[in-house]
Amino acid sequence: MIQMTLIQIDNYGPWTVTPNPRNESDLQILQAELFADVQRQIAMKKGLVFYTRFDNMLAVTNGLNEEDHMRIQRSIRNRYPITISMGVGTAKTPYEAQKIATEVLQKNGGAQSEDRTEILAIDSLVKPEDSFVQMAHIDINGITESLTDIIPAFDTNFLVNKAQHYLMTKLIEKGALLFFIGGDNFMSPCNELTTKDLMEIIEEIDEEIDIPLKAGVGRSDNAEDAAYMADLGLEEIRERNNEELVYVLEKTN
Ligand SMILES: Nc1nc2c(ncn2[C@@H]2O[C@H](COP(=O)(O)OP(=O)(O)OP(=O)(O)O)[C@@H](O)[C@H]2O)c(=O)[nH]1
Ligand SMILES: [Mg+2]
Repeated sequence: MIQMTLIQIDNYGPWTVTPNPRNESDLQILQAELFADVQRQIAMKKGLVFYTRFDNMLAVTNGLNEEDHMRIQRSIRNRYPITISMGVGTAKTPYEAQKIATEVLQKNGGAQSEDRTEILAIDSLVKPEDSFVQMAHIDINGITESLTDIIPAFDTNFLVNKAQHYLMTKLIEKGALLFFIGGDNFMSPCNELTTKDLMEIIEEIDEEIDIPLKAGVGRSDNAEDAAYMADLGLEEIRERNNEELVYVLEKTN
């Protein structure tokens, strides 16, 4: 079972324009700092946050309990001009877990409700013995030589985005999520996705849009170790000169 937390800034839309629109650069700084801050606190417990929309972030939070979530909310309230609400859900697939996390928060009021402040809505928490996270770290082959050092930066960025869109479209059908994590890298929480499914997705994308991908897959009882095993998987693929495009590693305690 995977546990996911939706982190949502309370009443952010209205706040950004009250009493007058705030400078965009200041909003960008607030959002980047909030992401780094929440990431640091969730990472202390081996969770992993994806910045998603910045005003809404999704995190894999296996190992974090109610108190852990509350402490983050309190710390943000004490130091920022905004507060955050959270919804927590668990399921067999990441898609289902974030759906439950969203629904349980939505029941407590809207994102732009003046009455909703610092809600912590927990549908369920994963028990230690049921905790399982599978992460795929997906990466474009040879982006530096084929794109970064050749074509304009914006065009490379556009192609990375295109790869992301294709990956998301195919992964969501299997209950898996996909987040851009920088450079030419994507991270997919993907409990229940088989190696065969992932291989097929990578092959299809190469055929459809000519972007060659590889993926390290990691498994553990928490997000941090699963992502780390996925990174090691990618290194294995590189060492074998991309002969296999998917490599799976399991963390045994
Ligand atoms: N977030 C994140 N970014 C990375 C990571 N590794 C590399 N990057 C970024 O992605 C860029 C591309 O790196 P690589 O994927 O190693 O380079 P490549 O040219 O595609 O080479 P191969 O992937 O080995 O075929 C780097 O310049 C970094 O900016 C990582 O583990 N995480
Ligand atoms: Mg690469």
